[in-house]
Amino acid sequence: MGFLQGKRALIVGVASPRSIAWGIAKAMHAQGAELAFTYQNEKLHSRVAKIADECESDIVLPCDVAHDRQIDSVFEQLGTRWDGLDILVHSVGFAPRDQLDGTYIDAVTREGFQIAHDISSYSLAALAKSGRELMRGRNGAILTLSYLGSVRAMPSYNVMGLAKASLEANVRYLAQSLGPEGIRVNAVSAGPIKTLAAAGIAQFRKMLDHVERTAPLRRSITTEEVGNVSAFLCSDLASGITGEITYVDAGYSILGMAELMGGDE
Ligand code: NAD
Ligand code: 0WE
Repeated sequence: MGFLQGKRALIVGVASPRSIAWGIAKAMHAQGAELAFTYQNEKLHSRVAKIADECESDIVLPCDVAHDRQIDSVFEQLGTRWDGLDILVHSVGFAPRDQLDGTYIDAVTREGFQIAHDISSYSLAALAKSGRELMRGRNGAILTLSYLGSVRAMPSYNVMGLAKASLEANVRYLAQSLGPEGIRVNAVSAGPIKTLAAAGIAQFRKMLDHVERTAPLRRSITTEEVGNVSAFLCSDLASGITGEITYVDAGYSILGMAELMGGDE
């Protein structure tokens, strides 16, 4: 029997079979969880429906996290199918394309800053607020995805780094707010993976190569690996963990002076 048997999970952030959210969904399904999915827009509807089908789920609801009405409607509709929700996965990040090129100071604009923080950080609180009633009193767990750019200045990640810093603080404040209701809130900080969100990022291949040469495990990570840790963090096996950022990055973030340690030459 899987360690998520009897749990019900809502997965927000599947866009393709490469999505980190898809790796999480598969891992949770393998551990016995029952799943529901959201899709950002009509263009993604059929793709997400197909992926949901592979996890024996027929709950596929629209949700652009920029709109409170759509968020509320997700939980209203979910409430007609399920009497409660155990797990909420937030695997959403976005900044306007022009924010992710060149240096931070050249790229950042008031509008780019606002959109990045709204979609990539506020949306976690918005989903938590709206999902709170369905999750109350059942050892619930909320999980989001971060990146090392939250705590290090990385090339081109720019305002997304600020938004991820905000997201990680959001995890701590939500953990504090929701802990008394039995809801835990955590993040996985994943190493770089070639998903849609990485497509078209200049130098992304170079970043992956750098990780593969220097990380302690001398490789990058997979969505399956992120999925397994996420499933654990959302299970009762992790009942003592909340407000935490767990790195799934082949060890990359522990390094200092990486280029002097061999590998990266
Ligand atoms: P992805 O493109 O597959 O997923 C991003 C998701 O965000 C998509 O499903 C997209 O529909 C959704 N999204 C964007 N704007 C939205 C909106 N307004 N409303 C609803 N959904 C919206 O890419 P991914 O790499 O799987 O990204 C998932 C998460 O993982 C993001 O938070 C990303 O920052 C994080 N992450 C990615 C990497 C990486 O290297 N790929 C590393 C660490 C963390
Ligand atoms: O968080 C991310 C992806 C963030 C992202 C990507 C895009 C591309 C398309 C946010 N918004 C957009 N907007 C778009 O229009 N990652 C951790 C993956 C990623 O993105 C980078 C990276 C890494 C790693 C961007 C620049 C530098 C490194």
